[in-house]
Amino acid sequence: MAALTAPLRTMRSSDVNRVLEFLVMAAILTGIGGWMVGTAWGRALTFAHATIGIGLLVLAPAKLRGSVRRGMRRGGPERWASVGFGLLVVATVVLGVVHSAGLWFGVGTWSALWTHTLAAFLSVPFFLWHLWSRPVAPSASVDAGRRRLIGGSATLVAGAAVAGAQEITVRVAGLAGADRRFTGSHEVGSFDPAEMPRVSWLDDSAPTLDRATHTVAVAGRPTTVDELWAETDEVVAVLDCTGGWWSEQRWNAVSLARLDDGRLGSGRSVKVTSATGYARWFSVSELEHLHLAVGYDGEPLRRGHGAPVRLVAPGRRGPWWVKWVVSVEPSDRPAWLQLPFPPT
Ligand code: HEM
Ligand SMILES: Nc1nc2c(c(=O)[nH]1)N[C@H]1C(S)=C(S)[C@@H](COP(=O)(O)O)O[C@H]1N2
Ligand SMILES: [Mo]
Repeated sequence: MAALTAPLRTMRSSDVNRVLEFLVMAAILTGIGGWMVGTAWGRALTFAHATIGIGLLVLAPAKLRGSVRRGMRRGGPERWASVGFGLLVVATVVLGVVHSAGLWFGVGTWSALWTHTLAAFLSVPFFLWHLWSRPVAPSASVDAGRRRLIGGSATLVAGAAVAGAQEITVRVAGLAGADRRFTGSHEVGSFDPAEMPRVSWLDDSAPTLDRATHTVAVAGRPTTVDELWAETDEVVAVLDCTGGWWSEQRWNAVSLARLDDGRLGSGRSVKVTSATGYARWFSVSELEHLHLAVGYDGEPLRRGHGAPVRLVAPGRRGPWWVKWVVSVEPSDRPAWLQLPFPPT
């Protein structure tokens, strides 16, 4: 332990700053990465993210000892920007740990994890300003590089140790965090649709669509809800919201491959659009693994869950599960050319 903490205690404040900057950048990249890869690589990325995030905590005392004291003397608006940045990062880390341990899930839409992510994104402009206002001296010596490498490695090892100790503590104490999925999400209302949360992005409010008259345009062909019901199979799949919960249901759903009359794959991607305008683009090779769901456990979907028709995209995170689907169309836009989550 002493061998580990020695390089942390002897780090100079400029080294601490460089390592902190690296950690913040790596935390944001691994956080977003975890969302983007869906189920592949999930656990390793999640643990890397925890290691990096908790590494910030490990270095916090050194940061407080060094730059903060000096920075506070500097005064002016710069000081308050630094304080704001620091508080956002602290809030991000605290909300992350509180979510992971299952100590507190937040209030409604403002789940601990979603607020965590928001605070992280809000810190990005401060971070860029921080980098810009304190450029790394180009003359940084080989020696400084070596010190930073050792200090950074020690920080990560300590971060991994604390993250591992947290996992053990959570299990021993029987906290809710013990049985979260490898994405970090907690289970809610599996096989009990009434208990499954309803989540929409920002201002996307649930429209009321008439089940009897609603149609989904599948490559231009209007398809009624009854026609879809007639083709459904039971698809057991996990909806894993980036807000930090997951729920497994028996969906009554029909695959896009089955609905395809040969035209769906004619573009560079397939666009699935909601009545609200919310849309996601998928690769044409995925049609077999994407489903239009009209119910769960044999009952129709609830309005908040996307009635009368929603997408079920096993292995993909929540934002891909488009609700209130009105059309499924071939698109000229490649699937990679979209934001990782919809801004609308
Ligand atoms: C400044 C940036 C960030 C920092 C410092 C940070 C830090 C942390 C920390 C300390 C945890 C708790 C880990 C644990 O106790 O096991 C955590 C959890 C988590 N963070 Fe972040 N995070 C950042 C940004 C993000 C972003 C941008 C996302 C998503 C886009 C994200 C997604 C997650 C997820 C999904 C968890 C839950 C993981 C789990 O339960 O094991 N984070 N984060
Ligand atoms: N049209 C539309 N579809 C949407 C969303 C949305 O805001 N609008 N939110 C997505 C997100 S982030 C999640 S987690 C799931 C939530 O599905 P649920 O409300 O049925 O739990 O729907 C997805 N589909
Ligand atoms: Mo979500």
